[in-house]
Amino acid sequence: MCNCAAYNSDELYTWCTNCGNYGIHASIKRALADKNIKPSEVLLCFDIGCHGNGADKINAYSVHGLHGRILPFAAGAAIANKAVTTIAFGGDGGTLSEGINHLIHSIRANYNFTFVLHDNSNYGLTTGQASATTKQGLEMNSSPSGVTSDTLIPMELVLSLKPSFAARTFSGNIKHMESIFKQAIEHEGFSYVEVLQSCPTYNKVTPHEWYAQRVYDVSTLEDYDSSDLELARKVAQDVQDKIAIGVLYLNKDKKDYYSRLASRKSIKTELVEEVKGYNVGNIIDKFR
Ligand SMILES: Cc1ncc(C[n+]2csc(CCOP(=O)(O)OP(=O)(O)O)c2C)c(N)n1
Repeated sequence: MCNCAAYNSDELYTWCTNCGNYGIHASIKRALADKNIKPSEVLLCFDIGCHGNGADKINAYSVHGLHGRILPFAAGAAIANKAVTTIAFGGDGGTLSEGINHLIHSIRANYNFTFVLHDNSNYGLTTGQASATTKQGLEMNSSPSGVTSDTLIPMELVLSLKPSFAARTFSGNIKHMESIFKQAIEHEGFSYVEVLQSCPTYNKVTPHEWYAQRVYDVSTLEDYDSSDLELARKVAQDVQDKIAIGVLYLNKDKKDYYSRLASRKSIKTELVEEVKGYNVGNIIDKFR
């Protein structure tokens, strides 16, 4: 039996007061504990950023990667050991600019892990630089005369790539996040979870209250069908007035990357076990 406390770490949080990351961490812990996954059975992969500074704040196996590059790391880990639940975390900065190629190819490949996008609409750790999701025209520390580029709606991009699982949630609703994270973990394939995250320090235009007044779960819509890609694309567009959250799109028929590999058919061992038969010491020595 596992409970949330098993995931508590002795490290102190360093995030700003009211940062949306607190709720995201609480919800991830609750989702894992509720699914009875032990800390020794999970790998948490963190990108660089404010969210990434949570890497040592949850007691589990964790990796703190390079900025924008956590997705390929998580993909490799998930392929190497399918027995471990792999979850990756990235900010809108690193994910939607430096590492946007990795998001595109993770969706195409349909690697079997969960990806949580912390979308606080700015590069938080580098003190309020504009990101791809910062609203056009806003004056940010890196663009004092206002952001000139068009604003990206990440869900539109994701849905254009025909993902197998695409959900949106909100950092102010622990129960909702927990439920979405659980469904994402259960899904076999790449689970894209976009968290609309408040950033009280650098994003004053869409605070917690702003989101709270606008979000609605698609399951409350009459006849919403999460297997209908066109419907998902339609509801995903509005990120200003009525913002759709919940599982927007789900395709259970799409096979995950590993299941598509003809060379791995009927092989029962994990790659992490197979590699033990090889002596890689000489290769490692070259880098010493
Ligand atoms: C390759 C590289 N480029 C830039 C940086 C500097 N850097 C560190 S954190 C950060 C901001 C991260 O923003 P985001 O990904 O949105 O995450 P948040 O801090 O908002 O959680 C940047 C640009 C870096 N560490 N490595």
